[in-house]
Amino acid sequence: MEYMLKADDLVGVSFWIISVAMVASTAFFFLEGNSVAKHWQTSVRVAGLVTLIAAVHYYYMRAVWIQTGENPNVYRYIDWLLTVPLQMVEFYLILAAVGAATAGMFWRLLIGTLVMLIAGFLGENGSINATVGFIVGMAGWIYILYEVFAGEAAQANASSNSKAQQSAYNAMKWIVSIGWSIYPIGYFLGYLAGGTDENALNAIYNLADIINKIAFGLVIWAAAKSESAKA
Ligand SMILES: *C/C=C(C)/C=C/C=C(C)/C=C/C1=C(C)CCCC1(C)C
Repeated sequence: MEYMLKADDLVGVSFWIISVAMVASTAFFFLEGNSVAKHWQTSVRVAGLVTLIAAVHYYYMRAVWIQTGENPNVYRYIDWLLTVPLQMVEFYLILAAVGAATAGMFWRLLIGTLVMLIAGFLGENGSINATVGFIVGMAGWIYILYEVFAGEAAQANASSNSKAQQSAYNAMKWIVSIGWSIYPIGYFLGYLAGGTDENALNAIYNLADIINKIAFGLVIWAAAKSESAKA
């Protein structure tokens, strides 16, 4: 059976492990969504939706990688186009849980996301120059970072009086900055560091997804749990 996972295909193994980890995380977040305080339930369940959408895409990406040896970047970007906006919804929700969210914050985060991902996709599939895609994508990301670190969302967070909400927000802020920085590194090594390296690209994107989807959800879950225990 030539379509089986081979022991020396480390990127294929990482696709496999992450597929299963996403399924397990989904079960965890959905079940835990029932045991936190009411105003945190949606946030924890949305974390489960993010890992559920990723799980479906990882099964397809894994199949493309193992059976064709090709870079599954169409599935990858469809996944990101669905899950990254949902994570921006999470920022909105954890601020809304303490009554500090505005619609403007959400729209700005969404616009930054779309600019970042559309530029990245066009750069990866060769529709535009890879360097141009990278630069425009970086600009979208920097716009998101501005909103989260210094914009209206940051101010709303600073004026909140919920410790659990602030700790979740701060942890999410570091995920969006440090955790997300792994993606442009993957793009850079995959396309800009001389030739195209699909092994490096996928290994790095896979690692980044574990941190930015599963750990991101766990941070929200931990805040929800700590505040629910007190109530
Ligand atoms: C669950 C998936 C997530 C959190 C994906 C995040 C993706 C990025 C932060 C991608 C960023 C990129 C740039 C900042 C530059 C251009 C290339 C990208 C799209 C890889």
